[in-house]
Amino acid sequence: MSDTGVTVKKSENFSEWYVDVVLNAPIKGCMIFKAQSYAIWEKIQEVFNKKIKSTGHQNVYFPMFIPESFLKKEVEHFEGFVPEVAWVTHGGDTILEEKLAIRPTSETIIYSTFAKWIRSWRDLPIKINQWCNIVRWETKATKPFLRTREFLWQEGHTVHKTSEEANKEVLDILDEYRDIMEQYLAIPVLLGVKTDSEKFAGALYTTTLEAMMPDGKALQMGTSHNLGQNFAKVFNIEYIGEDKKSHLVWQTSWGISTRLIGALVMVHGDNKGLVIPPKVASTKVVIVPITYKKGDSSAIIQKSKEIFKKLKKQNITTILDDRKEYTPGWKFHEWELKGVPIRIEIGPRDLQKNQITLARRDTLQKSDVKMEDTVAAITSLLDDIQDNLFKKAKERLKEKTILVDNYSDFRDALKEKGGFIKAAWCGNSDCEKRIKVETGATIRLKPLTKELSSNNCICCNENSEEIVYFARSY
Ligand code: 87F
Repeated sequence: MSDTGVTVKKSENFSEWYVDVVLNAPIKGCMIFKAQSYAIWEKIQEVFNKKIKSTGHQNVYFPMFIPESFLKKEVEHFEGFVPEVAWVTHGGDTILEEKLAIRPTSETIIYSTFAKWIRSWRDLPIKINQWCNIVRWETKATKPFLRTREFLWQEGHTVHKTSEEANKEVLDILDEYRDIMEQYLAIPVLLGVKTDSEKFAGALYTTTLEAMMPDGKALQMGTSHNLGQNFAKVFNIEYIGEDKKSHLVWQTSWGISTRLIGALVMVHGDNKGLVIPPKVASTKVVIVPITYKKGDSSAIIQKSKEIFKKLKKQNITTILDDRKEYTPGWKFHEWELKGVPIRIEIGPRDLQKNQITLARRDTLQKSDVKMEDTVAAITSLLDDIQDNLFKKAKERLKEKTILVDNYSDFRDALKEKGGFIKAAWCGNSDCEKRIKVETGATIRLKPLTKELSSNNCICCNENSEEIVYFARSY
């Protein structure tokens, strides 16, 4: 993330503010994850691995090169994606007999392998996951974390005997994703099902988690697909059942990516830089000794070290910033930019009163705490910051969600502040398309539990069964 500071106000130029905060552009469409952002990814991995392993999933690794013939098996599903595939055509100077795709997703290579692994009902279910990099040759504008030509993700792939089991898997994973996004990243999400035109072409149906960004655009945070038997048919994935007969399997796939880090920056960041929710912050506390005047500095440093040790003992990751070459003010600025949740200041006045000063990153408020209460105060403040970030984000989501009952209000709402616009829709893809062409908004999701409405479709005025969520999106 940026070393130079934030020069633009978040509320004045959101897009430039974002680039300022994450600034990072070695080659077009790719990015470096420096220690701090990579640590957030590691935290997401840690949390998600724990969840899926406890429900019987196992991590695996498949090759990143996929023979062209594998992708071609699947023409229907991949047609629309072909322009985004990057190819390896040469080994040294020699032209390859068959060119190799750099994985844009791993369905084809994994599912041709499943066909060999699976023989009988005893081999099922299979529940695997891989953490890897993905390459998609974006032609649209790229943006750090949100749309890059190479990114990191996890992709889960499961195989089941029954449709019910696959259904359950899709929703269980959706729920685990929600937990990570809301309880760890402190980003509220809406859960729902994609319309037929927005779903993954290879899927029976696609479920999604969508968040709202401060500029009024929605961001897809993750997806979980029920693939039905679509891939089983193409890749001949069959098992002999207890009935001795051959059956096609039922499958799911699901993914979240380093895009989540971009969402975190956008949702919580402010004019001073990043604000990292405590539960995903690699450094939770920074101690800055205030030692302007010579003389009282050694006692302050000693006290700072004492506190550092205390926090370390409690497994609260802390940095003691006792660098002599920078002023306290400079350090404050730097740690604020990096988003460390709590700063402890210890100056002569604090020492004298046997206290420390705590500065919380989310509200920038300061408070005095008695020296002996340090650990308890920090522990509860970390919880409080986590809760407060989520609460504020929920309030902003609410502010940016409105219900309209006609097309003119729909357009006005989009123009004024964007956000999620709830409206009745007849279910016809012609209306969906027309709205997209005329306003740039797509249906982000149909709520998991139908929200009934007595209104008619905002586009064609025909009967409508349900309310759906529209938005412009990243
Ligand atoms: C780009 C190029 C080639 C998305 C692509 O969502 C293929 C694809 O299949 C492609 N972009 N997709 C859909 C990915 C589906 C699915 N895969 C597993 C996920 C989650 C993880």
